[in-house]
Amino acid sequence: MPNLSLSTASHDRARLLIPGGVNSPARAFGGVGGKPIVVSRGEGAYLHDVDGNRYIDFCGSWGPLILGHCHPRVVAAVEQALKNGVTFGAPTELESELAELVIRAVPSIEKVRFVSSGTEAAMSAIRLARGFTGRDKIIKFAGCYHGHTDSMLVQAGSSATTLGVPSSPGVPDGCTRDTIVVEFNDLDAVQAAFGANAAQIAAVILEPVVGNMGTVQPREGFLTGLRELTQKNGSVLIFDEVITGFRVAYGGAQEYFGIKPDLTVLGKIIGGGLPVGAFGGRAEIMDKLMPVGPVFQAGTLSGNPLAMASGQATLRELKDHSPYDRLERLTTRLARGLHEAVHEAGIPHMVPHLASMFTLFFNSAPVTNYSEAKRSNTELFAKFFWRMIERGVYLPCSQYEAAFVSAAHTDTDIDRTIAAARDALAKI
Ligand code: KE4
Repeated sequence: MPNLSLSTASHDRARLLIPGGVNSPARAFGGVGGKPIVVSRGEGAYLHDVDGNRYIDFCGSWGPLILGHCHPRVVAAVEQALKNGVTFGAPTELESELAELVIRAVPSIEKVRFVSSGTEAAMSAIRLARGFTGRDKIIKFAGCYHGHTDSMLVQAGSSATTLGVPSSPGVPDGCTRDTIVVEFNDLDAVQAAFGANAAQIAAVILEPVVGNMGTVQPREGFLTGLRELTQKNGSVLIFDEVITGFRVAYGGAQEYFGIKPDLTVLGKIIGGGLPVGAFGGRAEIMDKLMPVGPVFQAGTLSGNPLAMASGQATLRELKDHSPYDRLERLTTRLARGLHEAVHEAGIPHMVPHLASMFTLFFNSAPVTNYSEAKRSNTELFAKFFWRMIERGVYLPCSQYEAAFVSAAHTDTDIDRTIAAARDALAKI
């Protein structure tokens, strides 16, 4: 085991100051046990901890860092913006520039509004859909995570599942009374929900490729079916592309699968690692937002200049030097290598992957929904996680999260990771 003494001391101090010593439970290592590793800096595909250990990073801050840590173009853009001031509470050109990049990239977005997190973006999109339709009910899918807004904390994925509170205390029944939860990939259940709540459903929200149960792909026809059902019933289809936006393709999952939702939620990559969320879609819906329309939504640091600069540099780099084919190749090679390593160890597993997202499920059957995901062997995942830490590989600290390959990863990193997995699994 690497020397983690300074990490431990740092975390012990943090726990006296911050609940669990973390500002987000996803980082608490609740799904793998032990104490979180305290990071000192990131560099390309690598994380460095306060003890001086270096890890190949496949968490990538949970998705924003498709270019890796400290990409020169991003650093330069933020440094430049910093010299002009960090926030004004007034419009800047930077917001329109990033808005233009997003609108040109994402097929369904005609207008967009920036906020400061994916949670804020999802919450605002849901309010907008309710305001636009005059309806209250929302269909979400078990295991999908749309941030921690009250109405979405029902069978939520990500750290809500990792820490066993998919439906959190503190959320009044009234906040979730209009939230209908069905299994991902179950179109019949969605059809039945529409049948039972005809003309009351404001929206259907989903991660078009789920990252928050681990990587779970839509079945053939599922997305098309949702598009048809929402169209037929006058409901808003919301793709939560906080993870998949600019990740599975430059135009997100909606470009990859050729399905146009009515609203899209974005975050992570569009901020290049700085705090940004966004929601966008058809102009007739977006113009219901204040100050044009009556639906209220606001934010002190929405469209923050530094975050806009970081997001622009990231999207421009993705556009100018498209990494997607290379990311697909590296990720496919890694997934195949992990599969071979776990197969050789005689352990049941699945390694779904799409573009640069992947998950090693210690599960004997393909994972197509939340019930199946929860049958994964999380104890074995935890053991594997720490054995990979010992070998210099930093995976997301939960079985219920997607892992990410960045443009900074090399073939050597992939080879090293596969070798580390083979070694970690020997006599696990
Ligand atoms: P944030 O509020 O954390 O920026 O975004 C919420 C969110 C919304 N939608 C999707 C699909 C998301 O994946 C997220 C946040 N993702 C998790 C990890 N999968 C964030 C990690 C954390 O909570 O620390």
